[in-house]
Amino acid sequence: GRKWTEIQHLNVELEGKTVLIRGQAQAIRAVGKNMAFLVLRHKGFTVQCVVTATPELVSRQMVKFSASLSRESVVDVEGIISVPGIEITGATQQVEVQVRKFFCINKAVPNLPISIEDASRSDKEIEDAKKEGVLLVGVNRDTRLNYRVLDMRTSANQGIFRVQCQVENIFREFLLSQGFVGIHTPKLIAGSSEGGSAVFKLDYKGQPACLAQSPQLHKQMAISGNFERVFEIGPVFRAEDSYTHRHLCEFTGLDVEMEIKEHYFEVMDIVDQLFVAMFDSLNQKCQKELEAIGKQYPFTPLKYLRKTLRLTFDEGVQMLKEAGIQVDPFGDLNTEAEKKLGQLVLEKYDTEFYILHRYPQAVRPFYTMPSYDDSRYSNSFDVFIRGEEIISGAQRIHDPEVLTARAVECGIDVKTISTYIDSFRYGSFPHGGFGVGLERVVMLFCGLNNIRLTSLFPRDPTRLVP
Ligand code: ATP
Ligand code: AMO
Repeated sequence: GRKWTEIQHLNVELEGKTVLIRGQAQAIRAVGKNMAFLVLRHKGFTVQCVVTATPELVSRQMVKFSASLSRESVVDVEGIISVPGIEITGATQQVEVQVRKFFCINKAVPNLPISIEDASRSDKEIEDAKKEGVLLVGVNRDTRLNYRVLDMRTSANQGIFRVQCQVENIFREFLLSQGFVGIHTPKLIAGSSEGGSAVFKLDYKGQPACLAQSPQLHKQMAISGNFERVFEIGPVFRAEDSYTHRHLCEFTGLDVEMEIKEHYFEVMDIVDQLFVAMFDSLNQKCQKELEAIGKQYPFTPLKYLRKTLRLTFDEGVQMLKEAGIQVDPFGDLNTEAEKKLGQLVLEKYDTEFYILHRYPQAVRPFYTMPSYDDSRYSNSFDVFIRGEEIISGAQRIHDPEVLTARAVECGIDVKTISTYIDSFRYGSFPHGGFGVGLERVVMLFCGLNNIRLTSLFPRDPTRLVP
């Protein structure tokens, strides 16, 4: 085969050499009839290519053809590397390619619904452009999601989904290093696993069935099956009714379940170590990606402590009270109160990542272990980034009779979960675990304001395509 050079490897050391490159035409500009500039992009790197009509070498026709190319078309260019005397602002590489041969490999449609350049602009740039009456193409969120393939090409999106991959990677690596076993549980199940109404119902060959709202019941059953410590990375389905900035109808759950010896704090210890390792790793290994995200969506680096702050729910309620906000000490915190508490915690403890534990039992799912000293509370916790929930977790009830009673109290059809309840009749270890929303972690670590930004193909109450 021919010798190809990657755009990212084009540098001054190649001056005078002939190279063959492939990329997508990001910008095209004709200067008179004898010259055209093309910026080619590949893997996020860009280089300026100059097509100059030159007797015997480059025809005027070729200049015309290259200047008339549609944006995002895929082209191969053979040319000579030159070093201009001035800084090149519109490309990442500081050399130019003097084009000798030019082939269009695949033509994009002429009027793209999204301009990658415009879709890369920050909110401020978009606002400024609007004030000046500049027409931008494809900056509206729905347009971007409708043409997600084009939208994905922006540097920020390239960054976001690489960060997401790293979050998943660290989750797996860290847990494997701590003796956890990766499992996969069914997504077609007989009933709701969390209680509540947010389930997608379907017909399973004549039997009523649901898409799993969480791997909750089966990850606990894996503990009953002696796996001791398990994790799962998989899809979670919630038939959410309302359209919010942080709820999807399908998201990726990072789930953990483990035996505990004495205290649900053993589960919180894993959360603590896992997330400090994760944030450290993101800051070290994803610098370029975070920079690209921050350029379009400016954010401050997440503040977190070496040892994660732990507050009880009551302490949280107290802090809110002192700030003049009354909340029900045995109810759940609403989104606003959570956000406010996040601010108060930041001011007082200088961290944007913390654990709130010992929630009121009444607001937790049926399988949650009540506190031994006061059954109005529970051995449970939520974890927050920048005042928004990313994790729920708890110790679980491992006594089948107590579990049945709780399920009945919570209005759950016990028939649909009888195999789960039975799994605790054969000798069961005390255990606990937690569930993390992957898209929320990425959204909040990067200070983004909408979960649709961190889902490759988001599913929300109104969107089922692409
Ligand atoms: P989870 O579903 O894991 O519990 P969550 O962030 O939805 O995560 P909840 O405890 O259900 O947490 O809800 C916290 C608050 O978020 C609620 O009090 C409510 O204000 C709001 N909320 C929850 N679900 C929805 C929803 N589907 N639509 C709008 N608001 C919601
Ligand atoms: P919970 O219902 O709190 O707990 O879910 C766990 C985490 O999943 C994320 N999450 C969501 N992300 C996007 N869109 C949604 N609609 C959505 N709903 C939840 C949040 C949340 O913290 N079985 C328990 C976990 C456990 O106790 O192990 C559970 O499902 O980040």
